[in-house]
Amino acid sequence: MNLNPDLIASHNAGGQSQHQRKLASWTDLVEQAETVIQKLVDFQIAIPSWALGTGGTRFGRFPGGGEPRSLEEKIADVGLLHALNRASGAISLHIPWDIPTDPNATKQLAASYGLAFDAVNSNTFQDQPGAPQPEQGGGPSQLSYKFGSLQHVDPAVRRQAVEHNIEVIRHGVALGSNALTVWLSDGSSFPGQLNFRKAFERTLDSLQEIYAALPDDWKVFVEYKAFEPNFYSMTVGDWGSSYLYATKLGPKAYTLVDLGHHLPNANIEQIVAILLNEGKLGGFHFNDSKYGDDDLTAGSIKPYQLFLIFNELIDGMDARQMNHAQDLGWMIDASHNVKDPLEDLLQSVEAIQLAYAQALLVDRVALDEAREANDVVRAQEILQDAFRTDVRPLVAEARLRAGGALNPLALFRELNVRQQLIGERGAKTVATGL
Ligand code: LRH
Ligand code: MN
Repeated sequence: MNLNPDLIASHNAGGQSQHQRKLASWTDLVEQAETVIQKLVDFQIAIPSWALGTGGTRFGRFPGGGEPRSLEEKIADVGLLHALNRASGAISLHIPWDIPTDPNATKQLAASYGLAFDAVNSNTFQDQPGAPQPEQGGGPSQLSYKFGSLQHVDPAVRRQAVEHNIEVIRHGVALGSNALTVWLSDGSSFPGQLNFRKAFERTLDSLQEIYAALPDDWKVFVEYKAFEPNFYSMTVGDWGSSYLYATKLGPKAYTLVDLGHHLPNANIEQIVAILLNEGKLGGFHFNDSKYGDDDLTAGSIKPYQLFLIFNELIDGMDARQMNHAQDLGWMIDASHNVKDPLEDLLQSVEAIQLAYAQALLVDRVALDEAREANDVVRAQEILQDAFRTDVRPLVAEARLRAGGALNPLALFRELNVRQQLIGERGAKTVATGL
């Protein structure tokens, strides 16, 4: 939906005085505030094309209405988010859920909303609709991924999966993307089912064929995941195996950290610090979770963990003189059940910006002194002081300077966007994806 800038301007005019009052609390820290605000303006978070509908859970789905029916409508929805918060300037496509049949038109449409294309995602965890199944005497055209894809015992299935990934790269090149994300549901459900060593070697061989097809300026992100219901093992099951694949593949291969893909109580901020220190951290799928891969709103369950992750990111990226906005893949990966997908994504972007802004406030010189002095209390106080600082006025100011809304969620509701989308698209539309 094209948002008339006047609507944002009148919303901001209404909130200006309250905003200035809140911002006033930062007047004696102007220099630091300006640094944080500028970094926030530059910091763009990619929105997943597969999280614009109400995917529900495996037990039930409760559609909210007005869901995008096409890639074009998905781009319009991400364009709306970006118009509201000026921090969602990219869309990450999942293929074949969102095949850009006319890439030039798709690229122009996205550009008209100020959107770029972030990493493209392959999908060898589902058999493609209409693909004849081998059991049903299906033709050679489509082989099933029932027993995996890049790890499969049948070289023909591995071949098909490699071809799919190369096709996804082709779509990405046409859209101006420069990264491929590979997440595999490959693994096993029962002890004895899989030869772990062969599965690893076959997956590596297949990834090497995909790696060889990458354009020079591209990256491949190997996304790991510890478990899914019904799984006994996953072939890319943790950061260690992802790091192994990325290291064996070469300099264009990196690990991708999806916050929901860890065993309970994993210390994700430590994993991030180590992968960054090795120069093998490629990017993130931000979300939050209480138990499994819940794909909930970022920062909604463990906001301190999100802050600690950004604290390690800033420490590690600055140590490598990396550009915060450009040098890692910042993407959300979520699915929705009881919330409006667009409201949920607005909340996730805000939570990520807040964690980043708070982590930028950490006095790293004092923290290092405290650590070198084993002053545990002082070190903890320095971190918690930053985490307990209300940076919302800085995030709002960054939005304001970038032409966005002071309060995107409030404006989304004031404008009754969901009702407008239901009016345009209907109450029963179903978006492809999760
Ligand atoms: C797997 C995952 C992966 C995507 C999928 C939609 O759980 O996180 O990133 O391919 O979700
Ligand atoms: Mn993910």
